[in-house]
Amino acid sequence: MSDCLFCKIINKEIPSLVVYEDDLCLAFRDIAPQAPCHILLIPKKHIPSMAEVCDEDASLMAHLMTKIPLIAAKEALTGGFRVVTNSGEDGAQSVKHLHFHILGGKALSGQMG
Ligand code: DGP
Repeated sequence: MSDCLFCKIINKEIPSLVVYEDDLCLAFRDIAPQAPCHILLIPKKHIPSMAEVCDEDASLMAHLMTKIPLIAAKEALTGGFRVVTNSGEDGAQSVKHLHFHILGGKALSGQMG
């Protein structure tokens, strides 16, 4: 999608600090980190949010999930980490391209909402 911020990051039209990349996904550092380690993992396919994920995305979603432990290990998040995806207005999603926040590097609060 030409007007999508994260598609522009995928296409390298906007720079980012890439942590992991393959044919299907990209992981890069969040511009406004909420924890010492704050990475965004996104599919290269433009999917607006978790609400639009469908059956044909099943293997892509599995691919993304299996990259999370790999990224966590690379970032030495040995004490644990949190994975969050915000979806839609009530979910406080600001960028309309599916993304998973990977947060760690400190003991996070138990607050979830
Ligand atoms: P959300 O609120 O769940 O839609 O999260 C969007 C995240 O994207 C937010 O934590 C900040 C991050 N972000 C927004 N613009 C940029 C950018 O241009 N570069 C990077 N690296 N992160 C961005």
